[in-house]
Amino acid sequence: MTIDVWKDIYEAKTKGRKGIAVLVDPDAFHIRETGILMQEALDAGVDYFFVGGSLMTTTHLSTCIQFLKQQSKIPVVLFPGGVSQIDSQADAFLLLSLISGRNPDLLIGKHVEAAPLLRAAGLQIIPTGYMIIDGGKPTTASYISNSAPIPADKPEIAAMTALAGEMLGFKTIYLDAGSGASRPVSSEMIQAVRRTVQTPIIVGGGIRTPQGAASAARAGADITVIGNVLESGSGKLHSFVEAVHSSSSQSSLSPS
Ligand code: 1GP
Repeated sequence: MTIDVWKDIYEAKTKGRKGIAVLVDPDAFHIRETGILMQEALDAGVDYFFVGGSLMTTTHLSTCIQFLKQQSKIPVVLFPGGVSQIDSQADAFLLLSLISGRNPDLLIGKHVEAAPLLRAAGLQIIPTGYMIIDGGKPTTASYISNSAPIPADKPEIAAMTALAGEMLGFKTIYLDAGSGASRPVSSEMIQAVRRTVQTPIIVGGGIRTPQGAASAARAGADITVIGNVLESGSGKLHSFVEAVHSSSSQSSLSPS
């Protein structure tokens, strides 16, 4: 059964319902560990699995998505690092355009290569203005993208970049400090973007505590993404989900 992920994201945003996504790195896919994470996600009420990575060093993507789809009803959303990360088994595809950078390949080039493959795959496409924010150290995303991140203390640059992205027609804006960032995107920056655009906002990178996840949600993130912190099998997922879900309709700025 196909899940209308965009409808779900849009309706949640409209109702002020905050969502949480778990980033699953296909390179780290193992039936046992991924199975445990998946069961924890089901029990806790995770809203989405995001699957993908800036650099993939294995060929586990398809097996990983198949496993998640067979074992759970949580929507699987591709969060691709390249054209090779297209898989028709997923429910939706974040078509990322790196609007914080000035690398033409990641603004439009790769998308031209991907377009016929995406059409053939029949995936739901969610055009996403993707913004890399300085997270205190170089991350795989910032290195591989060959682009300068937005300085962490310049919320106005983030806000105007997001506004331009919205004007260009992107349906969501993704603020990413990069997986494993030393510091997450600040509440101040999320709030500045929230005040400026109507689109759903996705925030991730370097969020390590339930409090950090709740701060992002309250500042205006409609979907908060966590990845790294779960890789050690910490058993903490439940508290992250609770922190984000209980921030629903308590944002410091009401949803527009
Ligand atoms: C990166 O938002 C994701 O794109 C997740 O980051 O792995 O640091 O949680 P972490």
